[in-house]
Amino acid sequence: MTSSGSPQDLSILAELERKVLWLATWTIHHANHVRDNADGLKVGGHQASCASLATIMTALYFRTLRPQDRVAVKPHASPNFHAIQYLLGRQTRDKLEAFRGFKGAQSYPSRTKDTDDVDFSTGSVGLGVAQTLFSSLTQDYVRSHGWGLARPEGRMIALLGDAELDEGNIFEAMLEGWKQGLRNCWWIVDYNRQSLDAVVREGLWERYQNLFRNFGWDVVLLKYGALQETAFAEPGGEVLRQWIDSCPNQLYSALVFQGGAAWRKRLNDEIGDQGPVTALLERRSDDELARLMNNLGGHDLPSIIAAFDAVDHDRPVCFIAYTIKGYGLPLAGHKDNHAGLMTPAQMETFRKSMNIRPGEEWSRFEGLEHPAAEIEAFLDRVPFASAGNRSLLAERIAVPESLAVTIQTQMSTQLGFGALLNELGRGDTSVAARMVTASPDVTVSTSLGPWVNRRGLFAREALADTFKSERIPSTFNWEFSPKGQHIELGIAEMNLFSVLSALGLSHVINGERLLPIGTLYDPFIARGLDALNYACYQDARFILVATPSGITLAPEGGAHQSIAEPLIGMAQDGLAAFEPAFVDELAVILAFALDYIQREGGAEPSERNWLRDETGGSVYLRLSTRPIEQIKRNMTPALRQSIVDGAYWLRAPGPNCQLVVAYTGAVAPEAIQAVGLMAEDRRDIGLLAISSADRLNAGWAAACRARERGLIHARSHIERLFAGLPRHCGIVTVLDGHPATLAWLGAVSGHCVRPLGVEHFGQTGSIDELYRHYGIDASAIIAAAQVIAPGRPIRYLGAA
Ligand SMILES: Cc1ncc(C[n+]2csc(CCOP(=O)(O)OP(=O)(O)O)c2C)c(N)n1
Ligand SMILES: [Mg+2]
Repeated sequence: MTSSGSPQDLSILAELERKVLWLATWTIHHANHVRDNADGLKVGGHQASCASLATIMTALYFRTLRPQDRVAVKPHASPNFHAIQYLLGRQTRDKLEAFRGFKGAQSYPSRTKDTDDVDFSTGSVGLGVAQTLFSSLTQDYVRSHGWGLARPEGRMIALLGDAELDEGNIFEAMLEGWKQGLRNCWWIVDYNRQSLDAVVREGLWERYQNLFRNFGWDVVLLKYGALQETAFAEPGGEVLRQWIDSCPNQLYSALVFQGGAAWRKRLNDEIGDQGPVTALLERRSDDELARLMNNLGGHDLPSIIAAFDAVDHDRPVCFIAYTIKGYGLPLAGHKDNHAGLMTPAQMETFRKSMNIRPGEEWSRFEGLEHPAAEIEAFLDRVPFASAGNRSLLAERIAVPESLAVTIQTQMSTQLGFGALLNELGRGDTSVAARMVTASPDVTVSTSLGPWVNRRGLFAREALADTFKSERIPSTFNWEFSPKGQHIELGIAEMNLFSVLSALGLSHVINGERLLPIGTLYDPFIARGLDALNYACYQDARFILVATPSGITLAPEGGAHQSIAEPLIGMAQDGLAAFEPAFVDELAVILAFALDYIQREGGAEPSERNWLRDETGGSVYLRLSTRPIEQIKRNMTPALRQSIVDGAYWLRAPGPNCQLVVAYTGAVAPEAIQAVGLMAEDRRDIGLLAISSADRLNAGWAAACRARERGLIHARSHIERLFAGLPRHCGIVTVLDGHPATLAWLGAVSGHCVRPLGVEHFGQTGSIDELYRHYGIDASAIIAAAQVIAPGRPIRYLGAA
């Protein structure tokens, strides 16, 4: 690039700013008024929000960013992003013309759906912002472990709306960032003082400034543009500055909307002094006065560039940039402008003012004063676009088919998880080297302790465990170092999901693969659910281990009992959910998971289970603290496959089967006991162990679709398992979770199902007491069987 901020470059940037604004507003206009819009639905506006950020994004993308920098763009500024990529030759006209349409450019930038180099998806406000913070932490993690050092360090940048700062997850992230020594992170606040419905409170910038400074950030205020600074230096200018500083947000917005004459009247009424101030105002036409009052820092290219250029350190920086929502458009400043759309007549006037000929609306260089060749040459020099494809690739780490673990006679899946990680931690495998664990203050209580003892905690700067150096006995060695492999988080579960989202994208962002495993208590998934959904939406890859779960944690208390999570596991796209009962199953599932999270192949479903396993995804393991008697058996390849596919017969049904008991997870002993007690009174009972209701259900749905498309021989795993069942046999399902999780089994081959599970919660007690109370004990299973599979009275009914 030629000299920084040379007048020549600045004037090209100014033209590009207008071009970005034009293309973004035109894209939205086209989707609403030009393209066939048969549904009659308004194709979301956001012209005003785009205008607000057009100057900053122009400065950022065409000048400041380097290829290694990564950006989360305010969701409703998506059209700006697509316009910039279009100008850089990285977005197609077809996609822009189909904005918000089927397979068109996305309404909110999407890593997976857009094709124009989106770093981080956004949409649910606040989450993209936190993503940048944790991505910076991830970059530090990767580099501290000696990986990716050949690549330059990048900045993680969020462009956020001012109202976006209402989202609590941002502050949770900031606190964590402070604890972790955050670096290389910029947040640029589009301080237009408007949200969706309203004009924001007065003086918020000051609150933000104090907050950010408290958390160790530098704060840069971009308040006045160059025109304003010049005016302030004139006689009477100081009075004007004071007036601007004390003008309420609502009034400023209203005057912006009304324009030059309204400004003049108001300013004359309030500060007109028949002296220097009046002269200052009179030296300017109405248009010039409006331009002066609209010339806030966030719309002044030289100020923005200077502010970005001035950062010569890696401390986190918050830029608070004063802007005008709808800047340069007739929507400017109006409090209702969030979803406002310019009318065709307004667009026509705007087109003319941009010197764009009809029919040339999409032409990249139409209406610009600089010759196209000059702009093309400038665009060719843009540093951000100089390195080609910015989406990186990382090799897959080979995962052994089976993981070592010593299984005790009685063991819980949670303990099994701890033992498996302990074994992995002991070894010297590349899998273990790439694993990184994280937990929101429940590291020890989710059984990660032994792993952490072996692998240490991560911090950029080493910190000894004082208890150890003071020789105070403790089970845990809590030493922090740059080579540590566990990220200890504060309690905020949102941050767990955000860090998993960042660690789980390291292969594409840093070109270095990590195998992230996060642990938390199962009910608190709900606390971070939107962040989990967001992580899955942008295809981050991780393993989530949730334990303890359900009412099985018994004495721990009602507020910790989870009911809905198995359904979340089924319904969450991009997340394969498992709930094993036995530790050998868990070992199989964990080995599968470590491989599955690395897959990114084609989407062809396998004829074995009709699941699209080659596309991979993230994994959720719902575990329990209940010690149960383990089964001594050989793990055969067939059993291994069935566990991964979602179910196997623990006791195969006979040819005249009257009853199937299908269970998931920690209630295995109750199901086994009930089947034992009923064996004399019902013929050929089958006992189905379900390791993944989610995968079983997904495979069934996919096989149904395949048959509907004509692949009449398609059979899913559950259909094969049920193939020999007589039609009249009844199925009792049971799990420590919502009964709907397994109720669908009846629809597979038309069997009658009585689904048992937990619908209410909140009691403490022993496991026996609670299972009885909520009706998931052996007696409840037998009572359900008696009704659903009628026959002679089951003699042990009531005795279990
Ligand atoms: C979690 C979440 N809640 C609500 C919304 C709907 N929404 C989109 S933008 C917005 C207000 C945005 O205001 P601000 O952040 O100030 O943006 P700008 O003024 O730049 O448009 C809201 C409520 C959302 N996208 N995400
Ligand atoms: Mg706003």
